[in-house]
Formats: sequence, structure tokens, C-alpha cells
Amino acid sequence: MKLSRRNLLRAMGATGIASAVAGLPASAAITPKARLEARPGTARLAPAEYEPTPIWGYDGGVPGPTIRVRQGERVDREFLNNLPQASTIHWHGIRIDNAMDGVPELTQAAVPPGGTFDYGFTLPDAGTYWYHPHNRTWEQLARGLYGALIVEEPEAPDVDRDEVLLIDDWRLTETAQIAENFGAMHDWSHGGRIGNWITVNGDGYWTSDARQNHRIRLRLVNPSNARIFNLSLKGLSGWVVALDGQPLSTPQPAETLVLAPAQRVDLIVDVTADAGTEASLVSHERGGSYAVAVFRVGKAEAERRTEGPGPLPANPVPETGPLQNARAVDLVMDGGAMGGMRSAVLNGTDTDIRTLVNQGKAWAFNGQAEMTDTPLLSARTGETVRIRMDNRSRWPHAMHLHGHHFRQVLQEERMGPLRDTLLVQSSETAEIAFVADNPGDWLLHCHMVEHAAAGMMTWLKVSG
Ligand SMILES: [Cu+2]
Repeated sequence: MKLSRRNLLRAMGATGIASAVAGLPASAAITPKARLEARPGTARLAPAEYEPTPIWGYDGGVPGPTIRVRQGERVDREFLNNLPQASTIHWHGIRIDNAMDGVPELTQAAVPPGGTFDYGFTLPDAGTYWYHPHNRTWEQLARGLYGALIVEEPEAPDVDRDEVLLIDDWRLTETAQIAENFGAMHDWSHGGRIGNWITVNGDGYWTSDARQNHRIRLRLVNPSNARIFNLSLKGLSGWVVALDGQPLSTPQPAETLVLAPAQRVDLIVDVTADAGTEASLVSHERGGSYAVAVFRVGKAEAERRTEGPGPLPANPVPETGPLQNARAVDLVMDGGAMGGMRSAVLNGTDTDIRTLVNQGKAWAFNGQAEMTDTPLLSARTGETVRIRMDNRSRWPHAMHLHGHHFRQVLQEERMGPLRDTLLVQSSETAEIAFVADNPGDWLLHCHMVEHAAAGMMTWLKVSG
């Protein structure tokens, strides 16, 4: 039997999804421990009739252990690299000490096979974060190296449950092995490595029991290389309370949810489906819609809450000063298939697109298809910075800034919600602003990780 989600769904339709799925306590918190080891392992990504899939995972599993701490506490982990490649850990969305940011060449040397690195940092912000490698990310992330980093508010919101759902997109062969074509230039010059198998917390059919009227916090994370999820709720009704870990000042009704690579959405939802039915998180794709996570709904044990959730407490992220005094820079994003880019700078020389592609590059920031020796922008600590990102390519890009959270500057200089990763659509210009309050060298890159590897990476310097 060929591994195809559509085939499986048809088979499931005949037997009933619920009967085919074993529940997994996948997002259970672990006791904090001193070591985090990246190593090969196996995972049951596909149904039981397939052999387990060889993966690379933190502590050998996918997802890696969920790290849960309280706001203001520290995380200390000795990273042990037992992969056949050098690696690092990037703590995505954490306003972290630069030396702990995990970017090879920029903030640390990549950790060789058998090597270790001590990561230790405090967590200034509550919210939903995650960790992943920042070396050969296009291969290491696709093999399963990621985990959730949850920073709890001093006082938890009133919910019955708190679930972390890491929604990943895998490219599997028909025997449920990870397809090894990581460097495929067609992926790199198009939408990135898009897969054919979706898992939640490493499970192709993530299912859990819930009760009617329960209020659940759902922490959605997209650790995919490149897939943008379009999600909606069925039998669940509620609010978006945070984006990329940062609380919204007013919870917004949860309707359609766009989750670009690396982004997070925190929801607080009530189970509205009838007892004996299913509630689900539904993914909408060109090929159709299907449930990626299913709650089997049991009998209510309490009335539904009448009040919506209040806002989560704000994190201590500084607000920008007047934008007209800000240090401003333009970032022109170009390249990729069907685009107009004819050449870009590689190895210091203007290089035609054909030669670029032969060297594994297909994109450019301000005409540069590689990291430059000088930063895109230098700021003094405490300065307000604005970056106008002009996407002239035919593809959307999920732009991630390290070490800071920013707001999008909207019409009439209204400010959007705090984020660390912003989806910039084709032909869109999106401006972001933030206070450069964290000294160090910080990446700004596309989180479609093939795009980053093929040219969409630059950096900022914040000096004391
Ligand atoms: Cu991109």
C-alpha cells in the first residue's frame, strides 16, 4: 500500500478514524534536566502497518522534550551533539543573551559531532516558544529536530487543559522513510521543501479525549521547513490570545488561522461539539481539508463558561518611540522561480542567476545572495529601528528577527501585534519597528529554511 494521506483518509473513512488511533501523552511536561542530546532515533509518524521512521530528534524523539519553565526562570542545558553533522540550538522567539542564540559563525561555533555546548539563559517573556537547530536547518529540521519551550505566566489563565500542538510537514517516501533529497534546487528556488505527511506532536493521527464545555488552551507551533498552514476550528470556539508567544492586548475571535513556518498561535477555546462527536483542528489545503488534531468529546461535567478570557498579562517588551526619529533601512527581497532577478552578489562579485543556482543560491536581500561582512543596519542599544521589507519575488516569505519582537507598522502608523516572525506576501511591502534593546549580532532571515540557505539571510548589529 502506498503512503498517501488521501488513500489513508479513504481507508479511515471506512473504519472510523477513532478506532484506528492510539492516544499519545505527547505533550506531557518533563522534569527539567541538565542535558539535551541530539541523536538519531525512530518515530511512529505513519500508521502501525509501516516500519517506524528513522528520524533525528532531541533525546532521540520527535518532538523533543517539552521544556516548561515559569517566566523569569532559567533554562540550563548541556547540548550534546550525537548527530553525524555539526549542529547548534536556536531558542526561537526568546529575547536571549546573544551568546546563547545558537547561530553558527555569528554567535558561536557549530558544535561538531560528539561535542557539547552549555546553553543557559533566563526567560524574560511568558508564552509559547520552540527550539531547533540553526546549522543545515533545511536538513536537520526536516529530520525531526525540534521541541517546544513553554514559559508559563505567573498566574495561569482559567482553562481546564493546556495542550502544545507542534504541527509539522514531512516529506516521506512510500515506505514512510524521510525523503533524502534535502538539497533539491527546485525546492530551494520555489516554495521550499513542502512535504506530503502532516503530524501533530509526531503523530499522523493525533487524537485526545475532551469533554463538552471544557476550556482548552491550544498552543499551535509550526516547525515545518516551509509549509504555511491555513487552519480553522470545528466543534471548538474561542479566541486568539497570543501570537509568537506575545499576548494580544485584546483576545480576538479565532476564525481562520494562518500559521507560517516558525510562527505560533495561542488559542483559548471552548469545546462546543456534542458529546459522542469529534471536535478538531482542520487544515485547509489546495487538495482539500482534513483534521490534523481530533478531540473525542465526552459528556459535559460543567456548564460552558459565559465569559471570554481576558488578555494574558503583557510581557516586558519595550514600546517604540516616535517612528519619525527611528533608524530606518529598506530590505528588498528578490529572486526565486518566476521572478525578475537576473543577478546578485555572491563571493563579493555580481553573479548571473544561472551561476547563482549552480552555487545553491536563488534569492537575494538588497542584491546580496549571501551573508555580508557588514550588517544590514547598526543600532545603538535603545534606539528604535524600522525595516521596510519589500517582497519583489513571486513567493511569500516568513521573516524572522532574532533576539527581539517587533510590531508591523500599519496604515496611519497604527501598530500591529508583537511578533517575531511575519509572513510577507508576494508583491507586499511590510514595515516592522522595534526597540533594539538587546546588544549583539542578530539574524534577520526567511524561515522557509531553504530560502534562508539560498540567500535570504542578513544581520543587524546592536551595540551598547
Ligand atoms: Cu522565503
